[in-house]
Amino acid sequence: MAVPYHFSSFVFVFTLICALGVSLGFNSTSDLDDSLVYLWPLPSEFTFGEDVLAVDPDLSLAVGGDGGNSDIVREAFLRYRGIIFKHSTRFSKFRGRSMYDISKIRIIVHSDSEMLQLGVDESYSLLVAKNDDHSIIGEATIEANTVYGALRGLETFSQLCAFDYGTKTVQVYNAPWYIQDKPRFVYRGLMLDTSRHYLPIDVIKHVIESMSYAKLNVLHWHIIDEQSFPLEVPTYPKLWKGAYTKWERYTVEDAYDIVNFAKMRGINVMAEIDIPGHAESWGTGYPDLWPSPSCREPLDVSKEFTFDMVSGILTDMRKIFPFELFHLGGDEVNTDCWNSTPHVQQWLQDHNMTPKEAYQYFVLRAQEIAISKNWAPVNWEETFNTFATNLNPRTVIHNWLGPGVCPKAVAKGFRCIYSNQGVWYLDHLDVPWDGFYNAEPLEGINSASEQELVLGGEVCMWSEVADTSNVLQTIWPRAAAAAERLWSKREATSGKNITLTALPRLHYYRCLLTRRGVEADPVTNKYARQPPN
Ligand code: CP6
Repeated sequence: MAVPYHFSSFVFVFTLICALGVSLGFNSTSDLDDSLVYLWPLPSEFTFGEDVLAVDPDLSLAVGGDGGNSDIVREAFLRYRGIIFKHSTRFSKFRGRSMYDISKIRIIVHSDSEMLQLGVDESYSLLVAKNDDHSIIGEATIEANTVYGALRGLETFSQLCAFDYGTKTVQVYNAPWYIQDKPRFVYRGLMLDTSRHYLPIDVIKHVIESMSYAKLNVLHWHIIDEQSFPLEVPTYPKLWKGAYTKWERYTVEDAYDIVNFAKMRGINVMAEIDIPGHAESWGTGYPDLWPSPSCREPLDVSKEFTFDMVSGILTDMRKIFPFELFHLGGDEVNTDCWNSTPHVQQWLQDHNMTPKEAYQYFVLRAQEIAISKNWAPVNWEETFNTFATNLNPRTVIHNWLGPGVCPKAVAKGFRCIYSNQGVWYLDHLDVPWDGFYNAEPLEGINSASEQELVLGGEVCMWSEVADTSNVLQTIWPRAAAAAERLWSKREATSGKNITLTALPRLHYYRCLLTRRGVEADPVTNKYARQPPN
């Protein structure tokens, strides 16, 4: 594979320039702080110079490598060209005069595999420079091992491009740029809850699109809960009678559409059925799943029908969701109904089980079903807190109750996802951006081998308080604060005066979101206290 430039010489030269502290020419953006780099999330390695390059609105794509020809790359290029040139360039004074510095973006992808799983290589390098033969014609080059790395590189390139109202052109300031980037965590998630309020397909897609701007890579789709069952399950066609209305439902085709839309943006979809405690809506179509009509949760542990149902749902969902993780919930299980319903009580007696043991029995049986379908199960942390040692070793523990469980889970060899509700629950409107930014998934975990088991983290958008009318501004910009924590180096996001180093950049990024049509809240909204000084 031919690499068009010797990147290392750029690194050397521009590290020197930066070290000399050359004042940088944000000439048309003088309100920005020259000492900051307005990229979000911050790349792991970068150098820059002081050239201003104009980008051709007829920007073309040249591809190379075994994976360069992928539709994923070509479609992403078209999307990003649309984003970069969203402002009209009809009145550009350069138009038609071949005065553009950058007319082509070259994308080299080494692997032709489009497999999107946990730990897929998302690294990339990006060079934006005048040619080294000193002609004025420049080039942007992205090099990545996978198409998904190329997507991350395109996002970064799009963030380097800014519309200049003076020349009416899109420009890259501070070129040449040399960026070498990769994520800190393999799992960078956002949870959407479509049970408390239904979210139309277009809104879910809007959220997915916005996730790609922050380099988030997992949509955790909390599809079903006690309030409504909006998904079509062909094996049990009465299940979605539990939807709010027949218009507030997802067909199997809708679900495929969402998974594919996400994949085109390098985002996996992890589906959840939250059992046995958050499943009352299942019984609307199949009342036998309730212990009794007057005591409806948790699902009836005493009936084989309940597990046939779990198995049927997972069989149908396996066709839709190729991701290696599946979320089985398992939180907030109140076993009072099992105790107070005579036939369940009898079953507990016959099986010599306490309600707590029956909870474990339910969770472990559901895990076996998921594992038989080649999924690794994810469970909310109560399962670990209640019967840790009996969980299947492939289980991923999903934290939410404060910060404490991941250190304990990884010490026992389990993988963990961090979602501490005190700082990463988006429905907690009073948690300001810096609460999200300062949360650290590795806090309290010191050994490298245990740190490896923390897959990453996830911000959760529980939808009791959110629907189409406000979901995007409830997610953004605070989810972006978590996204930088999850992507960028720990040193870059910790132990600094973030009011100076992150806040101005987040203000800029929030404007970028609104320019792109994402209805992000102001960084310091009416709920959030002002950040600390
Ligand atoms: N729904 C489900 C919820 C919550 C959880 N599971 C939740 C609990 C407490 C808060 C926010 C959300 N609404 N199924 C907990 C994982 Cl504060």
